[in-house]
Amino acid sequence: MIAPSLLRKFKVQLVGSAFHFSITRSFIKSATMAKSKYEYVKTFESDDKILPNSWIVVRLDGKNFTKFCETHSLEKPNDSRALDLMNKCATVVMEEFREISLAFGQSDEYSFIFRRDTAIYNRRAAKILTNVNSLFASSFVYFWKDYFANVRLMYPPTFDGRVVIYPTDANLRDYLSWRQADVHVNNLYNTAFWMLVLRGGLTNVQAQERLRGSVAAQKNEILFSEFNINYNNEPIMYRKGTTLLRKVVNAPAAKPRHVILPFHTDLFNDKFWNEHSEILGLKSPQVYCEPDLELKSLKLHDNSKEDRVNI
Ligand SMILES: Nc1nc2c(ncn2[C@@H]2O[C@H](COP(=O)(O)OP(=O)(O)OP(=O)(O)O)[C@@H](O)[C@H]2O)c(=O)[nH]1
Ligand SMILES: [Mg+2]
Repeated sequence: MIAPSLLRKFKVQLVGSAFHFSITRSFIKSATMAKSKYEYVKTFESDDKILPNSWIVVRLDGKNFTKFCETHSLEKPNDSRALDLMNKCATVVMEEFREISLAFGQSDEYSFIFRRDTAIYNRRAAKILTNVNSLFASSFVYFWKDYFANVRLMYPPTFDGRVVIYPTDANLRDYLSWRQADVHVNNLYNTAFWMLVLRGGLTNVQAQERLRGSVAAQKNEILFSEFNINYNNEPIMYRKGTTLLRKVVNAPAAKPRHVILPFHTDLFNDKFWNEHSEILGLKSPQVYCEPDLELKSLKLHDNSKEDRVNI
């Protein structure tokens, strides 16, 4: 004779397996239905594959950073902490996406240049853009405290992003020259403007009036004659933006290291492109030997393939 407790257990098992069977059946049924009936919705997705053999530029720009910088009381017109943080975020992006050969940043924007032969994400524009943008934005928040130790981040910052395709090397060079010309025009204007306001005692409207229609030489003259500022002696990062490049450095008594190095140099002329011919030539990073490159300014980690530069 079977004990009542054993009978109950047997019943529960039977009910349990019937339940499992019915769940499995309905799962298989809905999965089959999804394939046959619903899968067509995928065809609504647009194909955003980028033209082969063309330079892919991803440009990010802070949304309403005029307000963001006011809210966080950033120094005017340049706050080196903010620029250093932007450079840090761009370095993180370059460490993650090895097919970016150059990045250029100024103010609240950064451009990332992917090798023209990259096959990353099968060259799907949205996939590239969204990954770069979200890593940059999350890094901005993640590393904020390292650059603004005593400033509370008041709200989450937003960056817009776009992908632009340049078919020729000349187009790419012109793009970067355009962004660097923007640094020069804006920074000279902003330096003169904020000197007139902060040290000259003008209101914003008066400073605007004073600078309306002025050419570069006149702004230089205002800075020199009224504030004893030689614009050419302003920090080079403010005047030329930051260009990040991949390089190999030979550390004393250690293996050569792959690093991401910041440069503040003219992108307009051939000199830059000859000195860093690996970019357009699609070569691997070149050894960088510069007498004033202080190796101790690099964070060299023994186990990492690519080291981060302390910028
Ligand atoms: N005080 C200060 N402001 C900065 C600094 N860097 C960028 N900004 C501000 O960020 C703005 C960037 O310009 P835009 O991108 O054209 O302006 P935006 O307000 O971000 O507007 P959208 O990009 O169109 O959303 C500048 O006008 C400055 O107000 C900085 O180092 N210090
Ligand atoms: Mg902006």
